[in-house]
Amino acid sequence: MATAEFIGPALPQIPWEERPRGSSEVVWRSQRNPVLTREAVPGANSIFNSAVVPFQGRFAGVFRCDNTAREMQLHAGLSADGIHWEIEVERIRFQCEDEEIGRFVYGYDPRVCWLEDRYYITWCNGYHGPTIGLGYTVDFNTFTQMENAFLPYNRNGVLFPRKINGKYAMLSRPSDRGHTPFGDIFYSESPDLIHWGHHRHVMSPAGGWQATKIGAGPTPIETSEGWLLIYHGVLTSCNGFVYSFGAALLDLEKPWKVIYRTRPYLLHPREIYECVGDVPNVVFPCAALVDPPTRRIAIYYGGADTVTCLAFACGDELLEFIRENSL
Ligand code: BMA
Repeated sequence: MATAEFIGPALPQIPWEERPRGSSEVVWRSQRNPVLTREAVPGANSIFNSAVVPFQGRFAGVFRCDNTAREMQLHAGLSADGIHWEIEVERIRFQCEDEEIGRFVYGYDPRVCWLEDRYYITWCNGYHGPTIGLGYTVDFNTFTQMENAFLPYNRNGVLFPRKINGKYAMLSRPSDRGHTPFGDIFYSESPDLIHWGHHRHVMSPAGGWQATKIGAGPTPIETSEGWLLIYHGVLTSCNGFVYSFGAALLDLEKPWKVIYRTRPYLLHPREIYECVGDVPNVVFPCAALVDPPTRRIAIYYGGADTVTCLAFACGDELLEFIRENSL
């Protein structure tokens, strides 16, 4: 099959490591993992499940940083190379016109998406239970909070990086107030990023590593063959949840139509920093960088709800793997 085109600006400074000699993995870990630990922020308990984007020739991010009171907060950060980070000591304080919506309860699992003229942030926002918070920044210095996208309870809100059929588009995962023993991915549209509707079912759990629940991960990557969606899946073992990740290809114009979806996982908790931590056996992807000319992909993921890690893939191989190993 002809090579798919990856759509988007070149990112020659993408963090990158070649696949280790002797490895045949489609997604391989950074030798420098974990790339971020609690030492990055004074008073942090953990820094994980975080989102990184290209920013003014460098990188910026929104990081989930739980403090030693175990309050779940979002912090901004900057980096020249995507590996070494300066993380703000103070949490992000969103400006918000509506006091009720802007009242901070907790924030976690951010995603950041460049869309039209600014960086939008979606996160799991405390508002009578978890729901999808939505805000934006242009400079990673001041942040504005908008209306919550959905009613509680919902998590894993992930924006598409452009309008689809003239509408803004988001994936999300309706859930409950607790540790949600179920969960499908849905698609919603909006004319203005405030009012959401046209809800469509995308996919359900499907056995194996993705038997209990699934949730969208990084901002979908546009290719000529479809939207490349990396997503997490959860298996319930006799020792609790195990979080792995795989990938799907979604139709470009009707992203609720799944073209392919991996039967095997792409990455699964195996290294000590993924198996041991505040929540053992978790890999949780929230961001991916792409350099279309070289097809390099760098995936940021949380390890064991404690640290931030990096993994790499070659875009062509990843698409081929998804095609060849689809459910
Ligand atoms: C989910 C979220 C994630 C976390 C995962 C494993 O429900 O809270 O932040 O990584 O559980 O604890």
